[in-house]
Amino acid sequence: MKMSFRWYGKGNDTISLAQIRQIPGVEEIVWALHEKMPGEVWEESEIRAVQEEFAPYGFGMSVVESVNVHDDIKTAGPDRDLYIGNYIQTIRNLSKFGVKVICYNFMPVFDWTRTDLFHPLPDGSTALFYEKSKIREDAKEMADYILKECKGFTMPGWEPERLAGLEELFEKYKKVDKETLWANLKYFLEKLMPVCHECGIKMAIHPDDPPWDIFGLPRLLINEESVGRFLKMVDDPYNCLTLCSGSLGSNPKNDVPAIVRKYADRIAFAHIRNVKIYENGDFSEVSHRDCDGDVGILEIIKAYHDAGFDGYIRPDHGRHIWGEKCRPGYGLYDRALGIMYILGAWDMLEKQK
Ligand SMILES: [Mn+2]
Repeated sequence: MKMSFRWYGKGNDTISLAQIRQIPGVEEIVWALHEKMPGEVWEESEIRAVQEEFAPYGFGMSVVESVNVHDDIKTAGPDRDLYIGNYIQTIRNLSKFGVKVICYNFMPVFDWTRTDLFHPLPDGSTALFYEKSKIREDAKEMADYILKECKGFTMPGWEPERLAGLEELFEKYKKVDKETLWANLKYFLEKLMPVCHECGIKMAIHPDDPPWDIFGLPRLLINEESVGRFLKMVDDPYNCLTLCSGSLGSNPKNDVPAIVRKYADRIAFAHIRNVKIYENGDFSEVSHRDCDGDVGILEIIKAYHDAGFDGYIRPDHGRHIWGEKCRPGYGLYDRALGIMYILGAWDMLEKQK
């Protein structure tokens, strides 16, 4: 297992690389060129600049999260092949700098969704929260809220430029039902796989967050069955998962430790996050400590350990604690605590081997 930490880049993150270096065990920075729009080629010179930035700290750059997929690829729009060509060029360029895993998602219109980004917890901290009754029919209202709360930060999947044309986007997805979306995902991956083999880069899809349909938009990767379908659909060792325990775990029917055990050999990247689920289906993000939530963090860590997992791992989101002003879910303190919890459990399992 290689521990990593997601960082949004200088001027786009409240945290510094010098701070991250002081968290025990972090070997890799999970990064992206956040100013890039979906569909654009990532140029070698731009990637080299990131490499040069990380080098003095000794951090690797093996995992990119995310290279976003253009809507024409998801909807089989007129320029789909052009954008797949650009994606392939980006893969080739990234491979020259030691990138091994590309995390991406195939969610229509919206990436993750929450109704409250700074929901108070009983201990006085705040965290991301999802209130079912607050998900209204009006997606525009939802988008306006999230963009307002995230002012000053770029939020992947919530690019203001893209969401400015929200109505058109919804229009594009009108003809895309669930089966069509599956077919478009298959088409995309089958074009990519030969290049992935050649470049030694694994494509690692992130499951849908939350794992159910919202605003009438279909969601594909929501449970064990659909994860199995995905891996079989393109049965290739380079077609992998970013197994996000918090995304799948916000549906109490999903047994995340069992999913990890079943598909461990196809998990390239692990997101570890704990979620507390309420009886009415609302959920709150909470600390990584097992007993603070419902996803079974210790069982998940044990499942990875038992499988001899040698992929990349990161604490997913954290709470906002000790008055830290930060990007929602991506503060320094609680994610650092999460790392120490994961490593504590892992080290103990190693010792008992
Ligand atoms: Mn995640």
